[in-house]
Amino acid sequence: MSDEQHQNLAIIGHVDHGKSTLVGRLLYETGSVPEHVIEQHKEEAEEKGKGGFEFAYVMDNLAEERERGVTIDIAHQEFSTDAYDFTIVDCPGHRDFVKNMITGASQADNAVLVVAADDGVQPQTQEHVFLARTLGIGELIVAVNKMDLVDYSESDYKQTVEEVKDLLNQVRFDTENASFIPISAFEGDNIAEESDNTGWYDGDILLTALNNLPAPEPPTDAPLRLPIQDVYTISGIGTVPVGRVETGILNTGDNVSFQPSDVAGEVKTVEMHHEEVPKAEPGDNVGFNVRGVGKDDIRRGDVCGPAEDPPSVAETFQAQIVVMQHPSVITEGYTPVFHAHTAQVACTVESIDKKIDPSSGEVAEENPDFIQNGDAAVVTVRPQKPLSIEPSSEIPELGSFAIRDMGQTIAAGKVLSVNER
Ligand SMILES: Nc1nc2c(ncn2[C@@H]2O[C@H](COP(=O)(O)OP(=O)(O)OP(=O)(O)O)[C@@H](O)[C@H]2O)c(=O)[nH]1
Ligand SMILES: [Mg+2]
Repeated sequence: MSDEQHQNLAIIGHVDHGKSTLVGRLLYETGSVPEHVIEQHKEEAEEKGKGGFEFAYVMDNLAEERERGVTIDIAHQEFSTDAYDFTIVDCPGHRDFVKNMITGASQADNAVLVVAADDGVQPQTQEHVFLARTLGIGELIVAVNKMDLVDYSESDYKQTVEEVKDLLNQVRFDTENASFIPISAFEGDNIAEESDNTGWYDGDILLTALNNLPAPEPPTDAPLRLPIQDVYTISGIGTVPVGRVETGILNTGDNVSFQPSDVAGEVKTVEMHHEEVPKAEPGDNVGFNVRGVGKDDIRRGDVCGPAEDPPSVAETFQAQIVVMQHPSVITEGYTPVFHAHTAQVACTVESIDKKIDPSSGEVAEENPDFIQNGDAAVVTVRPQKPLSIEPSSEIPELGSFAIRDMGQTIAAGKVLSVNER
């Protein structure tokens, strides 16, 4: 990988509209997947009676995904343009797997919305656009796919573009932040080269549009936040917490604080890939040793930050959530498990403050008695054990969460404000 700027890109859209095929094509065109691998996938797809899925198989690695020809879990892949190293997050379109799409979208800076020209806007096109907006996606590139199936017709393209614009207006997504491109992921039109089949189109091809996306806010502006994944004892070194730097810089010699355990010390050594390094940056997975901090003083779910600007610990916090799948209704007093960074803490929904109209983003009801599937709401939440979490507007990396109960993801959300302990 080059030392270009990094960004996470979600690929969203209705089932079968060609998301995985598009990602496979992008990886192929940028040289990230060699031709012989596509050939192997082609043979396997044909054996399974899934001819045409050779590009999708680059992303769909699970046996069940290949048999059914659908994406189930989110998959990550890397490719580069001149400006960026992209991590692509390929989301499933099938409605049963929307919870996986939420996880994918909450990790993304920008997104490509894939809409098939022969099928137009469909339920999960709407749902994904709504979630992308709720979870704070910046720009949207709308890829009008399968242009080969409509004979590269300009009027079919324009009709799809109009449908998508209506949808974006409904959810108040600024259409200034959206661009539209006619493509065929399968045939390779307007992906890496201008297509001869769309002479009527004079906009950017997909790779150019990706290259021109705005840069994500540099995460180094925020103070150090390093959620702890595990704590080891290593002979000769002592206590070694490990985790991924989400924001800021970890330097040897820094005075750091672990919250909510509330212990502090000086960083003696930082190790990455079994080598000692002087500092670690966002995205780096590190192990480090802190003078005076014992193995039982800190734990998974703690967040490490500067001693002079320690991670926030919430007494309560206010959040915007979207309810995805709950068997009945959510009322005040509901106490599911919140998954935020590496922490899992039972939290009580203390009050349901507002219900938001998903189609306008405006307040639909103050203090509703309950919320249910499909609802977006502002809620006040009280963690049952100390939890370190940050407002999404200040440190987005530490400001989103999933809510799980009964073995499934019920809802996802972003922290609006934290009432500190
Ligand atoms: N003709 C044509 N077929 C396409 C194109 N892109 C994708 N397909 C076909 O559409 C089908 C579904 O493609 P996928 O890439 O698996 O779709 P997906 O959006 O990833 O589907 P899910 O992940 O299950 O939501 C496959 O048979 C592809 O070959 C295209 O540009 N033209
Ligand atoms: Mg897919």
